[in-house]
Amino acid sequence: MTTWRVLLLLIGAAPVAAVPAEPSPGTIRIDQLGYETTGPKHAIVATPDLTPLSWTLVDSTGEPVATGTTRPFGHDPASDETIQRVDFTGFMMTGEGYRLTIGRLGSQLFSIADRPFAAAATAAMSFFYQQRSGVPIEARYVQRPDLARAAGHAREIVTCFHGRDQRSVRWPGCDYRLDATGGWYDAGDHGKYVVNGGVSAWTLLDLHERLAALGDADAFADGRLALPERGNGRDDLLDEARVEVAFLLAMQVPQGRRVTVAFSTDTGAPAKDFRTIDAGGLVHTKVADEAWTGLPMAPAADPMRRFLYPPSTAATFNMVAVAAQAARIWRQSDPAFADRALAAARRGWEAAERIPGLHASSDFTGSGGYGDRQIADERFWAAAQLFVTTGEAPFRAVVTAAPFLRDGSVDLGWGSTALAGVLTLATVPNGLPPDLHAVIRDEIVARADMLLAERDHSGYRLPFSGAHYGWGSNSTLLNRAIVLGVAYQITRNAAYRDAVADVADYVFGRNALDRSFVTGFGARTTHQPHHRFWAQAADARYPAPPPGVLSGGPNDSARMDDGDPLKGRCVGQTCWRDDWRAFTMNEVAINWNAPLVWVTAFLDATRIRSARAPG
Ligand code: 9MR
Repeated sequence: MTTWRVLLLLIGAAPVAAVPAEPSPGTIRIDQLGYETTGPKHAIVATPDLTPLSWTLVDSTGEPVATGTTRPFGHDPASDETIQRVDFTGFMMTGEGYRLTIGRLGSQLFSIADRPFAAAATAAMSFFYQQRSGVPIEARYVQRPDLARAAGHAREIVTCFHGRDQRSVRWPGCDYRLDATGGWYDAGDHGKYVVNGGVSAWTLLDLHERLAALGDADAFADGRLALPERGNGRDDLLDEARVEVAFLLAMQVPQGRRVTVAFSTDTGAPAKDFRTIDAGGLVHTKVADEAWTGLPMAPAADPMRRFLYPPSTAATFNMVAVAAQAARIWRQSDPAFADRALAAARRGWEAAERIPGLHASSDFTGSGGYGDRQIADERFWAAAQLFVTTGEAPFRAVVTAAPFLRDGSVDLGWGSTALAGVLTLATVPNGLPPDLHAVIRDEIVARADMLLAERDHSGYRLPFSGAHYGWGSNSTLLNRAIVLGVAYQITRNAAYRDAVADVADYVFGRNALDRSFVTGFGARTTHQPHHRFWAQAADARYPAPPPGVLSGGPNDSARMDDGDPLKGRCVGQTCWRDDWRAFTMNEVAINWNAPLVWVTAFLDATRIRSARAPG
């Protein structure tokens, strides 16, 4: 990370655009995206004490339309605030320009609408199109003409990194090249990573696998998204996800190829124990620049050499899991693609089982590490996807022998993927015996109940009662919302859906900073994420971000960081700045926008439909 910092210091002479004017922060926090007409409506008020207060909801003409009294909560360690709560769920009149008031204090303006989340889900999907590598981003598919750009890394035909890493260890390279053109850029950088691409693609594909059960199979039917594939007769969510599935497949080492890899890649010591192995079937960890580029930087202007970085067991399991999932999803609509994906998954599985302890090195500069030494969860995830797709006994044996079906964990992320197996096993038809199937479903409901209990102890009604907010904290919350959403799918108990809405409310502004973390949605939104192309805040010649992009969110490691202006001045939920340099708090990433899509599309799919509406 030090290298990033150096680069960020070197830039800064370019013309800088003014940040748009916005209202000042207030102490009555609401979902700035708006509330559903028939959905839960909660606001949070930071107060000096716990005396109950009278609140009034006023409409756009200033008329009071509802009144009530706040409910004291107490001190909230995550924000270091004293909190009271407002519940105006009973108010169900659609409209714009509402404001919640307490005495002279007022919230930001908000709306009440039947489908507030629909537009956010569409915009959050557009993020993936605009992160595509290898193709031009065309003006007709994006929200503003200035978001169009030339194809980045249009012919990504790459060989293995050769040369010295940042600890001066020499890596020999390999004797082949792969065509790794395409896929999504990971984040604000131009790396394309298999670890992280995997969980991101799984999340979108998982949403697809649930939409029919949630009553909205056509949510992303052909033509719903603005994509070059529009009109091809296929689901647009699948068209977008396939971009990444294809990339994951392309990163697989061809049969019989030998590669020199390091088996000892401890983060604390130089890579050692180099051996030349038959690497056929393994998957390269990433393709990325050999050194960090500065910001701004259009992908097409990237001057760096790019390489494949060594294969790893974790990357291989990521590809296997998603390719196996893809094989069942495309089985009917594109059997040839399904066959290709399943064959790749099987080859990957065999290779990862043959070479179980090959870990990624974090010693290459120019890209993120995504190093993960605990890969039993990746193996379980891959086996679960293979089992659901094929029903074969060896995969079942791995799934049932692993501890993950019952381990109670509630977090899903790029380095902890067990839940991505559990959630699939619970709801996608498969050959587990009915009693075990029931155990898995009960287990998910039990995890969701734990999250509800956490919410009751969280000032901001979050399914997370801790005070420590880590890198990408918004995605941690959204991934917990996915567990709640699946519990709703299993039980149809509205309490779980309400808790999903609570997370959306937080992300769209009901938080201690009175800030929507999604660009373009909210009265006080995020304007300058850390991104090499959407870099207008750093250089006026570059575009501002499109709407629908999620900031990583509060990251309290800033408390300790000498270089950070927030050092010593923030707690958990307040450790965030809308600053393009703040890459630990305000970057964007595919594994963060994917659960934003999941949650907003879930809420839209499960909306209460009016009695008159067909279906
Ligand atoms: O999301 C990743 C986070 O969990 C890690 O703590 C952090 C530091 O290793 O890296 C994050 O991922 C970044 C990746 O390494 C490179 N592309 C940008 C990602 C988001 O910041």
